[in-house]
Amino acid sequence: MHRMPALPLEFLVATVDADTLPPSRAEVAFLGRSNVGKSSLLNALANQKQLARVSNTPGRTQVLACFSLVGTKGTLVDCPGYGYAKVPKATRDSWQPMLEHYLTTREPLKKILLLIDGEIGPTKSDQEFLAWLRSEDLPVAVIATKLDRLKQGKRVARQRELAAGCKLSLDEVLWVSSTDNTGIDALRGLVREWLNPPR
Ligand SMILES: Nc1nc2c(ncn2[C@@H]2O[C@H](COP(=O)(O)OP(=O)(O)OP(=O)(O)O)[C@@H](O)[C@H]2O)c(=O)[nH]1
Ligand SMILES: [Mg+2]
Repeated sequence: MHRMPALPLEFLVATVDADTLPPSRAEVAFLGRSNVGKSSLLNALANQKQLARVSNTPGRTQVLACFSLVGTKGTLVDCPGYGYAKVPKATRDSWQPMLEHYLTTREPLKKILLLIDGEIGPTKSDQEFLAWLRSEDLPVAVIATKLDRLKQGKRVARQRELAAGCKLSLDEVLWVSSTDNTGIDALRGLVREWLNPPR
């Protein structure tokens, strides 16, 4: 079987201010509820353990963490999670405007990957965020995470349920597992395509 090599990602900068992100030709953002597996997915794409910080404490990523895809002029951004982060409410409330500013003003942004927990989602906050992204006409793709946690016999039903909850068809949701690497090759290929837009 054809295998996509790991994405050579290098950490560039972490910032709370989208206006200070480095220049980029094309960017893909990783967005989703706290604990959904954004940082784990970045690490799986890069086949590195510690590139992006993973934690059992929701709210680990509190900044926009920007990585370059070496050999291209493209970048990936790990966003802070929305939802139930165990951080002071004041800090949490400052994220939403920060995220919205980033998502609506970042010129090179080509694709927003909205990650949804495959075991439990979409939650109400996922649906609200997705509706907002659509209302802003932003380029969103839905990724369902933690496929390894679903029992084989229940997968198709869960996959249908999640897609319907996002108002998408079954084949419009890409399912991944950062634990056993399901879907990771496919997503590597897509990320390369998104970061190499035709001129
Ligand atoms: N079983 C399983 N667990 C996963 C998977 N991806 C992530 N996890 C676990 O989910 C937890 C949260 O993962 P993170 O990657 O830190 O999640 P995050 O979305 O970056 O979270 P924040 O930074 O808080 O927004 C960790 O305990 C991970 O080990 C997966 O594919 N399968
Ligand atoms: Mg994170």
